[in-house]
Amino acid sequence: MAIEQTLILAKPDAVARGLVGEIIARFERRGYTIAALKLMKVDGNRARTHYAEHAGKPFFDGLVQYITSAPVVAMVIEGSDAIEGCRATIGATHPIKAAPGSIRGDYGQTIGRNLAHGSDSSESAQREIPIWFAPLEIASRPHDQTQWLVGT
Ligand code: D4T
Repeated sequence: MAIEQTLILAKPDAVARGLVGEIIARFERRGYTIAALKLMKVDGNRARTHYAEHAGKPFFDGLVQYITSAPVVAMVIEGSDAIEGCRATIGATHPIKAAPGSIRGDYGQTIGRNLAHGSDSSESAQREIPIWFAPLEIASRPHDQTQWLVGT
């Protein structure tokens, strides 16, 4: 068990559909905390940097167009094994394969509008968080789980 930070995006479809509160609530109810949070427009540079691993793939241009089309809510979520836990909370990339109870499994239909992003590894989180947040925008809090969890 390690306290981790992960980058989460509520993508344009989630913001447009009024699902930001629902998405944040799912992370909070699971016990993770918000270390940073902002609503923002995304320019092409930031979008291409964030999705650099997909450059050249057939869906890349559409992905950049989509993420820059309307505001997103970017956040840093923190907690025990938060990277894997938040990915599970979000669900599989394609919403029809995402488990019911996950964000994509409950609210998504298509891979091109899959509501949320979560860093997929420690390396990804370390690369992605500085793309979206300056150090002073991130406010980590103590995670003394013994205050509210039994049997950790
Ligand atoms: P993100 O990065 O948005 O959290 O999604 P995943 O980590 O679950 O999935 P990914 O990196 O493989 O894909 C990034 C992003 O591209 C869209 N996409 C993906 C798409 O439109 N068509 C595709 O065929 C794939 C593979 C969806 C998520």
